[in-house]
Amino acid sequence: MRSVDRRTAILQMSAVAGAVLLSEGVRAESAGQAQTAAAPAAPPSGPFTLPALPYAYEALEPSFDAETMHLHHDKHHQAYVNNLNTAAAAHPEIASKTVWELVADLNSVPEAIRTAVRNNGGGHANHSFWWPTLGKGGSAPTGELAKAIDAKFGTLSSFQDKLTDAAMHVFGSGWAWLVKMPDGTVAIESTPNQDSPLTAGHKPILGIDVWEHAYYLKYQNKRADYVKAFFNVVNWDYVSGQFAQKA
Ligand code: MN3
Repeated sequence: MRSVDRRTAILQMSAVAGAVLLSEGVRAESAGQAQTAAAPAAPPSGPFTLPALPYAYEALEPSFDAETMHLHHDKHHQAYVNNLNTAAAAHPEIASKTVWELVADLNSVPEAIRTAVRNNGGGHANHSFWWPTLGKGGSAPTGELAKAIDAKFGTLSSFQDKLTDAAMHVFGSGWAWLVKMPDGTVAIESTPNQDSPLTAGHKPILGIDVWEHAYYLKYQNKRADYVKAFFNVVNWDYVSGQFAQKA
């Protein structure tokens, strides 16, 4: 190597070393933050948290098996919570809102995390809504909800047929819903992916999760059998109470 080349090389090396030292210094100054950013991906534990199931994992047997409930709640729902918290770490201003407020007003969410909040905030909202609507079953809608269902569908059985039809026609992953419209009437609709009816201003009253993670373990490809079993585990007392609430 010619000496001039060697000197150039040494200069370049010390420039690189200087840059490394400089960046180490910058990292040391903003210690906590830089270390958090560099740490391997343990998701933040908040501000959003996984709600506990309001019953035992095996409570919905044999319609919904305990193993599916474990996977669905502990893994799938937890993943939506984790991903939402990762989005909130990037934009902490969303932490002051509830997940319901976030999905009801996606346009207020920073654009950089809007899709993440739509998908994962939606997943967190939909599942948090869903767990308490399930239970021992065997009951029927009461009060205002019973009247609203009869007014719209004629009979409970006719309503169940129409909700089943909506659930069977969701292409791919999504939900079928009974919603309360702003005028107080009920309607059936479906949403793709984890979109929430709240985004359209419709209050979810009852939902059927038709993602395969909700049924594949027990029912394989037989979505119709899963949907039929769903009606055995609707907690109509809770659902009727939700409908009667003003908001
Ligand atoms: Mn699900």
